[in-house]
Amino acid sequence: MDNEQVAEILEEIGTLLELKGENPFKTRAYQNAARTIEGIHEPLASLVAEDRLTGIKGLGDALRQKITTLVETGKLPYFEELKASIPPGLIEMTEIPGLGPKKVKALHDELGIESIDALETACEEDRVAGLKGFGKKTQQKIIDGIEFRRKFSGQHHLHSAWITAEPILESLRQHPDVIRCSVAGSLRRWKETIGDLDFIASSRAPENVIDFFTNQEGILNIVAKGDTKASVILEDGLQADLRVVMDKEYPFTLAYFTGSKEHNIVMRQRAIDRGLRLNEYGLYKSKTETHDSKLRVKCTSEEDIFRALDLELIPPELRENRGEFEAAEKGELPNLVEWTDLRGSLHNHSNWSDGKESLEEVAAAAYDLGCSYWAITDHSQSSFIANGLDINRLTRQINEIEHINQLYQDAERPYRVLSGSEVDILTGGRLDFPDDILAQLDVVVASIHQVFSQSEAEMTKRLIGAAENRYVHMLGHITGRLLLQRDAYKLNQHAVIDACAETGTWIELNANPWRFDMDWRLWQYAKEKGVKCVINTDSHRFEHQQYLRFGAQIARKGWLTKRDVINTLSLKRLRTALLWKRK
Ligand code: DGT
Ligand code: CA
Ligand code: CA
Ligand code: ZN
Repeated sequence: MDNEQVAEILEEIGTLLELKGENPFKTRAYQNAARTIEGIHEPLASLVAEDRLTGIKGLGDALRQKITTLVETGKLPYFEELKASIPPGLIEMTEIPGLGPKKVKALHDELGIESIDALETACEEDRVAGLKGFGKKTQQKIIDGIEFRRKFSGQHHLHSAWITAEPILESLRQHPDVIRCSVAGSLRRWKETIGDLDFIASSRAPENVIDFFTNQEGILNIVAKGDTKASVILEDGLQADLRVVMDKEYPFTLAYFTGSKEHNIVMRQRAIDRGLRLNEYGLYKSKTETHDSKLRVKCTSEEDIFRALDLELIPPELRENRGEFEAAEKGELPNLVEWTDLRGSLHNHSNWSDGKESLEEVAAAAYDLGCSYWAITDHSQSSFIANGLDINRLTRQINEIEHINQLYQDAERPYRVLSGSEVDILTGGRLDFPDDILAQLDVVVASIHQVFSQSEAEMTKRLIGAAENRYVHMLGHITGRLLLQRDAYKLNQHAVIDACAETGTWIELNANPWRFDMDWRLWQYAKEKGVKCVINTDSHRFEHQQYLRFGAQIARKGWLTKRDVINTLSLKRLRTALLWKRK
């Protein structure tokens, strides 16, 4: 356990003791100890190992013992017991702006409130204002605080985070005092959801850059502002952090704040193993923690840092400690797919089902985007909420698509609209259209859209049943999850992947940012099994066509190369590939 984590736990113990109404001296001792530890630059682990905790002022015997236990075992029974003795709702309540442990204790003692929901009700019923030490104003502040927490806590979808981040990055780039800048954190790693935005810049005049950042438009409030770092809350609820460093430090700071934490831990250990020290300011020729610039190993880019630790440059998407070190050591990192490798999307909708635009409009937009093909896969008859097509309408649509293709016969480059269906997988794994209808379509995507509540075994069987149909090219959004909104249905994804491997069925990477389904963590397994990926926009309107870029990024995060992705094929080769399973 590192210093920061130990400090955090001591701080929390202080809060818990206050919630219990323990004597203030005891409470304060923990909070002070947390401060002290934050100020120590040496790792606690070495202080403990060399029995040097005694030399630190303000740490009594009891505290020293607890710190030792934490550092050595990563756990502290005293803390676990303390935590278990207090309703979790009370701890949560202390996170509401303006509510400290003392006030939370009073609310609990006087009104029996044990959760944020109960607190909100009590405020709305005007029962809080009457308490000693509260009043109308405090009551209103609590209501606002709860509202704020609800609106501004938690995670954000990847694409909305990028939409917010890009103009900020651009304006930093143009600032005369900025030498280099980048996003970092989960955004640079293209995680499917984002906690907060991180920006890193290098400059000779950091305070100017910080001033510029905290004065930009669209800021709701400034959480923290120092000479070299700042945190702000933006109007859409996202928090954005900026760090400004000297240009010599920039690659190290960028690498550190790109994370992930799990990746960083391995990097730091690799440095130690080579008699070096790595932190957010540099890589140092030192056996102890230091910031001494005279000891810094010269690295002008992240690539230099990786090389100093005997590694190939690891792309940010792969920095999750999921095998990237082994691969980078051997020089076997995959050559990741680029979004410009994609030639079209094989799962898209039109206004024949629940899409917005007509066939002609969809076809033209995809052509203008530079695609070589674009499949129309509207919903099938059982999806009546989505205006699914019955066999008659589907037959008419196939004809209409043929007409549209004639318009593109003399186009400047080969281009084809492919007929298709996103056919519902019914319970038991049956499909919503008979085989002779599916056989007439260029592209068949099979997806589940209703009856999500079956057991894991039933859901798995349904998807495997669909994969076993020789006319089904791919399974669509296999888990049905909606990020930050709805969990995946119960499913054995490995079993489904295995079935796809056996039957030659492809799996979709649905590029809609609410889905990103199948999850990036499973693509390495699918790839090992030889299952191909199809990156689909699942577009229902023009704007969704840009999801291709996000889909490609998530595929990169799943270690996929151009060869692993079907829709990097040329039109001619794709049409051959679409016949593989049918033969
Ligand atoms: P997020 O914001 O929750 O989506 O995820 P991240 O990865 O952007 O996390 P964030 O913003 O808290 O911190 C950015 C990076 O800074 C993180 O990926 C790794 C690094 N970092 C932050 N705290 C620690 C730490 O305590 N130890 C280590 N080794 N790295 C840290
Ligand atoms: Ca972040
Ligand atoms: Ca952050
Ligand atoms: Zn669908």
